[in-house]
Amino acid sequence: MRKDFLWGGATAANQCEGGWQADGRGMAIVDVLPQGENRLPVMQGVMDYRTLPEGTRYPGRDGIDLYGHYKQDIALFAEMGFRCYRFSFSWSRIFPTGEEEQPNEAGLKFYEDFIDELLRYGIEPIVTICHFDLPMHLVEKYGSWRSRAVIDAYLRYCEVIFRRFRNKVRYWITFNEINMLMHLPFMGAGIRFEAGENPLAVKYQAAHHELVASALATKLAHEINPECQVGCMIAAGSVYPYSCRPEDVWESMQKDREAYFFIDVQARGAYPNYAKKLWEREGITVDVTEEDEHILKANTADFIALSYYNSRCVRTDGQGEASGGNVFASAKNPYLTCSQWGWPIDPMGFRITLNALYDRYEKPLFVVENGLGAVDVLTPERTVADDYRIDYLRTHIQAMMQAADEDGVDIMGYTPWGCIDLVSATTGEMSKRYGMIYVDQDNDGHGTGERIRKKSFYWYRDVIANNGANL
Ligand code: BGP
Repeated sequence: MRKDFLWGGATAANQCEGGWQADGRGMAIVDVLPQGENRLPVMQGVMDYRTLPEGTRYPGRDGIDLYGHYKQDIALFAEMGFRCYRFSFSWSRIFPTGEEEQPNEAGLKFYEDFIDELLRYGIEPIVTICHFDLPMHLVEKYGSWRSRAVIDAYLRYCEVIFRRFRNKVRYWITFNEINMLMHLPFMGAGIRFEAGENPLAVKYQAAHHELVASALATKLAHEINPECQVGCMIAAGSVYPYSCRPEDVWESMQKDREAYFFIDVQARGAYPNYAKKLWEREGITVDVTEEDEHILKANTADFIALSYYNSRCVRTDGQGEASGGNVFASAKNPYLTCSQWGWPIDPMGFRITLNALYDRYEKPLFVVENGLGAVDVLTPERTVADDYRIDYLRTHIQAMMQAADEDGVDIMGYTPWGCIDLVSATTGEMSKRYGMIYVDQDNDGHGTGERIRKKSFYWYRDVIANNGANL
């Protein structure tokens, strides 16, 4: 890999920070995502969180208390040799309602100390501005991103952080997995549907507002610091046709476009024709002004960040089993095995996905999430022999290196997801662990919170030390 390749790890405030009421932080989406069977309907925006039964637990509120442990955790990242660390800011820590005239200084100070701690170890901060995160006040008052007013709130927040961290943060990502809005609209973007609404129309309007906000944030970041780079981000994973039946091939193309739609705008600067035709067919009118079009055109992303967990597969004959996989409905691919949560494992699909994205956009790619969620068992020696995780990461890193070395894909860095165990986004469980660092905490939040190095910790430390030459 290139010498300046950014090896590191990734987390997000909503799943690990905790400290949900500390230092004036306001309520955010994650604070109302329940544990248990109601989680999915709430994330999908079809169940109102206000109707949840009393006594419901909200695991994101406490996370793994990164808020209280960050110095210790960053020291462990440094011990692994991280060259970068991707994390997110909690918007409501900085603007508790999203509409204050002045930011919450205590929140800003927290991130300043956090970033200084990273820089002390020479770890490059990669900041996601909004990772499934929005002050609940904006959700309640405006119906979240369905309103243009939220663009202004987002930009006020961006301006404050771009100025404050002008000399400290060089890489920003505007929205985590922006296409998640189509699949889990409440978790992804605070969208809850009202009776009688056309969900697709609401989602595309909200998407448009996020896309304009992303373009304007890119412009602002460049004005404040011409040296910084701003990325967009997609939950990626190529969609395979189950067979060479033309209908399957066509369907796989349609499914790929559901995700490409966002990056087509963010990387190329305009809505693709297939999207306009889809809106026409569905009778959807998206309010896109001429000025919006100019903004999108003039402010495209510098790099394309992506998460990759698995490929997807579609068949149109109505036969066969379905498979899980990061909330994207998919047919079961008989050539792949699956994780304990039913997510397919497909390293070659990673190479395919990286090539597809690079062919399409010709912009540098940054792999900011990849990993295996698995049940870990702490041994009496107080470690975790997570060879399954090492296998997953090894084969995926190999595929990524092939994409770079053999195919010429320009890849800036690799930050495996949940480098320290944290709360799962889709299930709310702690037991779905991704980390190289074990956190002694169970699904109910019980445990000492102790951090313990897994076998993968030492393995990944060597991978970084050898710049990937020794897998
Ligand atoms: C991505 C999200 C992350 C993360 C990851 C793993 O979609 O960006 O926030 O959670 O998926 O998903 P899960 O936690 O559901 O296993």
